[in-house]
Amino acid sequence: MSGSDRLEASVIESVFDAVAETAPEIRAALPGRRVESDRENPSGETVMAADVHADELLEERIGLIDGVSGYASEERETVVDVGSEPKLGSESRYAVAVDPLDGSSNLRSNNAMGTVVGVYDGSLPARGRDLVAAGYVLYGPITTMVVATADGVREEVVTRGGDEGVERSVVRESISLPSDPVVYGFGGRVPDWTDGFRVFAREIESELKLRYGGAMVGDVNQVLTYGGIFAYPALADAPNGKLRLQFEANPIAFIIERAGGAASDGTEAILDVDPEELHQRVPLHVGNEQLVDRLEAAVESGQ
Ligand code: P6P
Repeated sequence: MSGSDRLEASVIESVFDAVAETAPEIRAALPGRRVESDRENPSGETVMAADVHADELLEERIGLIDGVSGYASEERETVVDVGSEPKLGSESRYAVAVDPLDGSSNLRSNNAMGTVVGVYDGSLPARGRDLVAAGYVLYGPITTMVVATADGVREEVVTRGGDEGVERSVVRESISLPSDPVVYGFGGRVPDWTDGFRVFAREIESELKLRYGGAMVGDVNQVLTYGGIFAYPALADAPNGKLRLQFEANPIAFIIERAGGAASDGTEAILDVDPEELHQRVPLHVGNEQLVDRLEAAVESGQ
């Protein structure tokens, strides 16, 4: 293995160690942080105290990793320089983008939410093809972490261990999307969808079962587990949809493509979308490839 391959493997392992170690702390703090902070994030959304806490914990741990030069999160305007100077002899070349607590509005209703992470080779904003790893923590009935690398997709159960920190056990390896899709989940309101998406949605509603929980991580995990499609599409008043390319769409697209599925903005693969700015939004349609292909055809014909 070359020196740069060793560095990449080390950075990826360290990032997911940091995310796993942070997860029990984030989860334990949720009950006390169900309140809105006095901040708005760069996307103009209200930030919960739990978002701020998760972001601070993750930046603190990820910022210490040798080889990581930048930390970016949905909650911060710009990329934080955490190591442009080589540390301990390693070159700092990877940037880590995080959605610290995706779906934190679900705190009020005690529903699932998660942490999304993407490890990019290079500086941000970046194309999704520059990702070398991506994953998410799902704070559901149990805490799980999905990790996608060039080698494939695995799922771990993460529990607060004894004095040694966290315990991680791999429960699913080489995950691929089931070939017979079962579930769907679409964000936004029917009147706000484009004509093409509405036609597609009407077909899907008679074929699959609705699973929409209001947190992308939980809904995508349903698709990864049972097969199907998740979409937060373009809306009449938001032609770029709601989800952020760097922090949500790219990492999820990387995971689902590695699991044999597809991810599209409606006309091209999410991972091929050229970024213009750090917090840009993008319509996201992700799941079984044949469903994403049908969606693209419907959106194109219904322009
Ligand atoms: P809506 C959470 O706020 C989020 O960014 C995604 O996790 C989720 O898919 C979407 O917004 C939910 O949006 O409009 O259904 O509340």
